[in-house]
Amino acid sequence: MKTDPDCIFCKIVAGAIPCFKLYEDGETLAFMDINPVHDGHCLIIPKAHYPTLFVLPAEAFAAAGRTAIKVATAVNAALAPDGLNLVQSNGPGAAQSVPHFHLHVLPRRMGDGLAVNWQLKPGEHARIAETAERIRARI
Ligand code: DGP
Repeated sequence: MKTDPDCIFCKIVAGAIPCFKLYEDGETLAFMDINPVHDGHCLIIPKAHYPTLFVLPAEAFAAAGRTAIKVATAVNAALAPDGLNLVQSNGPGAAQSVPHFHLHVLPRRMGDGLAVNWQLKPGEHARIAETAERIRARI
C-alpha cells in the first residue's frame, strides 16, 4: 500500500495520530474533521496515499464512494441537516490543505452562507466526540 511518512492522514491510518474514527474497512477510513465547518463534518479517505484525484485509481475512488454513501447516510440520520455536500479539493487553487485524497462530508443548514473555500478553525474536541458517537450509532 502506498504511504507517505510525512502525511498527516497516513499517520492517522497507521494509528500514530489519534482521530475520532467513524468507520473503516480494508481500503478506506472515515473520521471526524478536526476543524469542522458544522457539527458532523467528517472525512473519507483511501488508506493508501494518493495526493489528488488526478493520481487516484478508479477502484480507490469507488471504495471511497461506497464509504461516503454509508457515512453520509448516517450523518443525515443522526443530525438531520437541511442538506449535505460532498466536497473534494485538488491543489492550492482549490484550497486543498492536506495532500492525501479525501472527501468532505459536509452537513448544511439553510442560510448558513458557507463559501466553498472556508476558513480552517479548530473545533471543540468534546463536541466532535459527542457528534461522532451519534453518527457511529447510525452506521
Ligand atoms: P482540505 O483543506 O480540503 O485539504 O481538507 C483537509 C481537512 O483536514 C481540513 O478540513 C482539516 C482536516 N484536518 C487537518 N489535519 C487534521 C488532523 O490531524 N486530524 C483530523 N481529524 N482532521 C484534520
